[in-house]
Amino acid sequence: MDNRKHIEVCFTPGEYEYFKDEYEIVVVIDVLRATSAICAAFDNGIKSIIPVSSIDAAREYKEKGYLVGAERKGQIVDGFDFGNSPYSYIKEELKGQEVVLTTTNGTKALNIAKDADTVVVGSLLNLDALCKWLEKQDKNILCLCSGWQDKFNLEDTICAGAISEYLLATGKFTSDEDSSIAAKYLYLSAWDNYMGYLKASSHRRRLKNFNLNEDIKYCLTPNQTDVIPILKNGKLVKL
Ligand code: 3SL
Repeated sequence: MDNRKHIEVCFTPGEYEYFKDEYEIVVVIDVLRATSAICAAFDNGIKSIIPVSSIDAAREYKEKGYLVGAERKGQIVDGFDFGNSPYSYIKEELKGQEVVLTTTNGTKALNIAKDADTVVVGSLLNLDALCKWLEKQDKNILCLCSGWQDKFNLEDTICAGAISEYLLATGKFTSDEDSSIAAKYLYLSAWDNYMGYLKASSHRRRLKNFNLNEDIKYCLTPNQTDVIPILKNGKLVKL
């Protein structure tokens, strides 16, 4: 009997309905930049993050006095405290705070996955720590890529491929889906030069046009933290 658990990859939130309910753990990935910013925030000692999907929901929190980050199409939304740059979350004044966050794709993916048994946040920043933790869980795992407006993107897929490659190499996991196989192969061609590999990628170009090169470099630098943010009662907290 094959006792191995599954590790699979869903390329976009729009395809999640075809995967949901089969996986106990969902890893939500938005390398550029939402889940990287979230990992940076917890590494910096933030207490919790409430991910919301809409600007209206974010505004309601803002009116109640919460600190709120809001990003749409790569830019800070007028009237909010900050956007989605990891550097906005590496600040002394945010230590111990609770913040609300809405982003174009990342918080949408988190909310789509919220009914899974366990939802954790993945990025290149916490890659090794996350892989080691996932290996110990003995659960079926789905990497949910946030993509860009329900379209495929390279950077999330490569990160999902890195997680798949690690878990498959343990011999405790297997995978069936072509999306998972493709993610693994993309990772294997990118792992030694993420910056170069992603040079032509759509979102890297989009962020570069907003002069966000430092954010890109930060988000593509693996293993800067051991934190694993986890969704509990609608809030992200440190595992
Ligand atoms: O889509 C998202 O959630 C964001 O990460 C996009 S951006 O990097 O802030 O443009």
